[in-house]
Amino acid sequence: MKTVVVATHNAHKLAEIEMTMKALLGPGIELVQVDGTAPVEDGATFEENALIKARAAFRDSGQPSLADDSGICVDALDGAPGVHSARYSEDGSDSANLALLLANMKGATNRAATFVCAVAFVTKNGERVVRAEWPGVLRAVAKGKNGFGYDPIFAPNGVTGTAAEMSALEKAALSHRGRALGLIAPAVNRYFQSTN
Ligand code: ITT
Repeated sequence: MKTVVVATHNAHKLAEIEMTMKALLGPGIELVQVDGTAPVEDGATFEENALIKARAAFRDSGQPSLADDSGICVDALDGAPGVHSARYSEDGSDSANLALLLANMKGATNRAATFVCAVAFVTKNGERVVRAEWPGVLRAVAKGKNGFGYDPIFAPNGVTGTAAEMSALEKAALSHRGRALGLIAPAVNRYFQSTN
């Protein structure tokens, strides 16, 4: 069995990872969601947190493990919420996080923001971590029903509309996560070729 454990508890992320990786991974490589509790994400960077999650899944499962740590970095807020994007508001729901970001950006003229995604892949042969970014601007009003998190207020550069108005395939082709997965996929394929 060629199995990769995906160390996320976020169902939206998992769906995006499954869709993108299906097209990139060699035949017979299966993705399974991590079992058990999530480790404490106390790294200072996206890369450190992705490694924390992938290492914990590898330690617990003994299987090659992949994790995504991501978030939105807003220029006018000195890079916040950044690595704290998932728990920006008190209740930590997507809608409360988005509402707080809109409130904190009220009246801001510099609306530049960047989605960042680090993906870590940990196996018995070693560790690899990659990163990709998706620049854009924050809208003042949410629009669109697709995606998750901050997508309804994020208008990617060079695209008409918000990330939540894009189809899953369109988003995957351009997004921080889609491109980070594109960078890690060859390492996953190489791992299974080398262990055959
Ligand atoms: P896991 O750690 O279990 O993977 P999480 O949601 O806690 O799930 P992160 O710590 O990486 O994951 O936080 C990511 C947050 O950043 C996520 O909850 C969203 O608020 C935001 N985010 C990341 N990628 C996004 C995307 O593609 N669209 C919208 N928001 C995104």
